[in-house]
Amino acid sequence: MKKTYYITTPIYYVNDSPHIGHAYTTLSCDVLARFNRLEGNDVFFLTGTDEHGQKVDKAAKDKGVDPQSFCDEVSLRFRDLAKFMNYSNDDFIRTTEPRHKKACTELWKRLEKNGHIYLDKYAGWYSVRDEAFYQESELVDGKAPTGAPVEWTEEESYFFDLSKWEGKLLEFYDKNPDFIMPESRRNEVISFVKGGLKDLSVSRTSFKWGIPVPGNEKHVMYVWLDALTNYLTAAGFPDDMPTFNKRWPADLHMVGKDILRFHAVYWPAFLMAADLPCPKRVFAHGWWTNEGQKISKSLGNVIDPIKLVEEFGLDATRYFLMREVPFGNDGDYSRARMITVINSELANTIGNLAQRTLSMIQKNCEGKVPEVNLDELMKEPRARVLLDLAQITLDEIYENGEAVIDSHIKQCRFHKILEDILQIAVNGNMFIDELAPWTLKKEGNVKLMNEVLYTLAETVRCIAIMLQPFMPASAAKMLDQLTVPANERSFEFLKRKHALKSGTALPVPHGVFPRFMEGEKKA
Ligand code: ME8
Repeated sequence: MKKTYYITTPIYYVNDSPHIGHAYTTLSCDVLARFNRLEGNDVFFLTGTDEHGQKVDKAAKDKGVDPQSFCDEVSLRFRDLAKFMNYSNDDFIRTTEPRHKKACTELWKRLEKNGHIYLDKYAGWYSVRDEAFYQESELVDGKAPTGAPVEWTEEESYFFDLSKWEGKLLEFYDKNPDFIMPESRRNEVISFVKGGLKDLSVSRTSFKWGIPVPGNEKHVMYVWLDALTNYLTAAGFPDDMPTFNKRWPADLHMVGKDILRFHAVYWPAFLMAADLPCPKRVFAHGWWTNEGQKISKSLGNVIDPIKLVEEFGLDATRYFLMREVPFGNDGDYSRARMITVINSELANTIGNLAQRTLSMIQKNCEGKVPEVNLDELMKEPRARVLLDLAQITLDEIYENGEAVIDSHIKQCRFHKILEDILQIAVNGNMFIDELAPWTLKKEGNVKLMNEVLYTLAETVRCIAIMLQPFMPASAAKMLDQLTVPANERSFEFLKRKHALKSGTALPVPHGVFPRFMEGEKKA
């Protein structure tokens, strides 16, 4: 049965241009969205920009432009990046859109009506960079724990009664052990909540760039209350409740570890207080550094995803980002590693297997899928081992809904999935070397040659289908070369009954994964 699958990225601040960190988070969601579509699920994949608040207001002022035109310009860069990176998002939300103002106003009214909001005065520390309030006890050497500067703030403010939600939140984490992933992050959140929660200031009066508080326009809503609500807005809240009820709760909010607290503590508390269901899962991934150093504007080492793609190619970049670091852990970008991964895994292993197989078929089988009897072939132990390897990997990763959810995909073990796919290609190459199909024809053993080449071509088909979420364009090229019709590329078609048909004419092959040579550009 078709399941709905609603996945979100954080909405990114428009105070600055997109960088590798933003590209990484959205890429992981794109992979999951594509996975789910290939499984036949009804996917809604959302990304967007976070445009209100003091940080964006200040960035616009520093540039000498009004905040709206500033947001328009920077938000467009995020949208362009989404196209450039071949993300398959179904919507792009901007918090300055009227639909979002409506949703925030409605959520505020519900919180107020349920008695969870009261007016008081805030006196404490605020970090504009983090858009977060900090307690005196949290400061480290007079700065936020993130290293961001803080300023003393005193102003009239509405508060959300977060302190009352401690028990309910702990109960919620207990009943939903998979709500926060990975496990280590879940433990961090639980001990934070156990440490006690203070009521949260949810409005500001010292600037205007935000959504007005209904009934008291002197206040604008706290940017995090505004931002988190985007997930409801895009699902149809409050105007299109039938769609909203179909999509909500979200299956997954993907976030970086820096913003886990907002998603795993504040957000479920707001939702419970408004009588709305909580999302099913929040996954907090790790942080990228550049050649061992923290990425920061002041260090001038920000990695521009566009430059990376221009140099290494889009799909190679996508592959590297998902392959290099166990998802959830911090990762270091190293140019040398990038080149090694591209050359050894993509060019020499997967690319080589496809190219060798297809050129041998072109040369020795009149460019047609070799003639075999598949049932008989499956009795051939060596061929069977290779074809089964693809099947076992598929069973583990893709087959029957639950298994998928329970295994790598649920844990977002992207690197592991790619490792498994790579292993099939490694075995495929060993199979070629061992059986040396180029000598079989000379020896007059055409039947075995056909069987070997068929087995390899079918293995390439399975690999290409599985690679689609990670490298959509390259996988499509591989499948085009096997003339697999566009409507026969979903995971359903991995099954053996959909294997390649002998006699199908194949086009002249061309390499899909070139070796990276220093100095060449590959946009
Ligand atoms: O926090 N490595 O927006 P933001 C990995 N507007 N990921 C990184 C990264 C790095 N070095 N740097 C950034 C906000 N990210 C809020 C979110 S959601 C309702 C509001 C990614 O522009 C990572 O996903 O600061 C992180 O959580 C996000 O960018 C922060 O983006």
